Amino acid sequence: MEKTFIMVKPDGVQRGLIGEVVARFEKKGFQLVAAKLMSVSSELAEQHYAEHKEKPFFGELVDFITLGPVFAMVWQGPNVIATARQMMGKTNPSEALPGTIRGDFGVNVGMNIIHGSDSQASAEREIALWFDEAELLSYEKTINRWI
Ligand code: IDP
Repeated sequence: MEKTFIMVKPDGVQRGLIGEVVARFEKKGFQLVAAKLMSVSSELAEQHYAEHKEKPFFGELVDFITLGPVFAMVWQGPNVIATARQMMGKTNPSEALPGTIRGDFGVNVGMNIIHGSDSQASAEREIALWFDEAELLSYEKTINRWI
């Protein structure tokens, strides 16, 4: 079953949007397999955003994600990686459609509330970076046969 890494960024945590984000994924029909509220070290932030190392905003990105706790999650379900990206909306909240998380709650590209893996390869890399294998739970939900 496909899995993706989703994180409520420090602005989302501060604004009380953890529940809102979790509720959207639950109501959609995806299954939560791991979650934790955690502080992010500079080392972890730099590894997470390694693909942006050469970008002019890399320093800002690392500073921002280490500012306060984040809520890190792994969600599972059919086509969850691409569907989560649709639910998040475009990177820049001013271009994100209403009905998406960034479209409904974000204003600023730096503070855009949520991160979600953008491909199978990044989902695998990010899940392994943020979670130990033992933190990923495997359990049955009887409702899944109706989804
Ligand atoms: P994504 O989060 O939608 O996958 P990416 O292009 O991977 O977008 O960028 C990672 C994060 O970097 C974005 O979520 C955003 O917070 C930040 N970011 C992207 N472009 C800019 C920019 O031009 N200025 C400042 N921050 C940016």
